[in-house]
Amino acid sequence: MNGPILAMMISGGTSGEGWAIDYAMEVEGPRVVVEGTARILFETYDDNPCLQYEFDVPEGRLAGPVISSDPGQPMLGFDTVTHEEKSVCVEWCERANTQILHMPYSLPLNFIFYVIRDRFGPDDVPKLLAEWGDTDSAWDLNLDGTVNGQDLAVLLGSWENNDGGTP
Ligand SMILES: [Ca+2]
Repeated sequence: MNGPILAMMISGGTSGEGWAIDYAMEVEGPRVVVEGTARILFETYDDNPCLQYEFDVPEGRLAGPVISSDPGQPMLGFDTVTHEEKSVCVEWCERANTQILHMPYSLPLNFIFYVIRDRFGPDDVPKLLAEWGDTDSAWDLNLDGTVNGQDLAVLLGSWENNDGGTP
């Protein structure tokens, strides 16, 4: 990677009744990467806990890693995922079943998703060009694996006007 690395990493974690969630949120160029593990916790065979969590994210579109069973798509195996302007809400409920041999029991679910900025300006062009041809770059905006003309087209297609808003 060329130039200064402008990265910020925060870790989050919280828990509620019957669930816990741990994750890291990292800014990589035009995207935020959120990766972690959610857990549903059973104390008894009568439990049917539900997890509900809201991630605070910047505005943008939801995406995921290029190298995955579903390339470019978020890996969010929850029951429901709701993406609004600045939040991603997830919900997940489970019932204890007889395949669980020992209580208490913790059922994990790994997840990863990107939120890719969808407004760009003049400062972004040199950053994209600096990683031209690179694989595994945050500037691979269309998530086909390489930074190329299609990504520049995505960037220019989401150009901010002079007032800072989208045209
Ligand atoms: Ca690309």
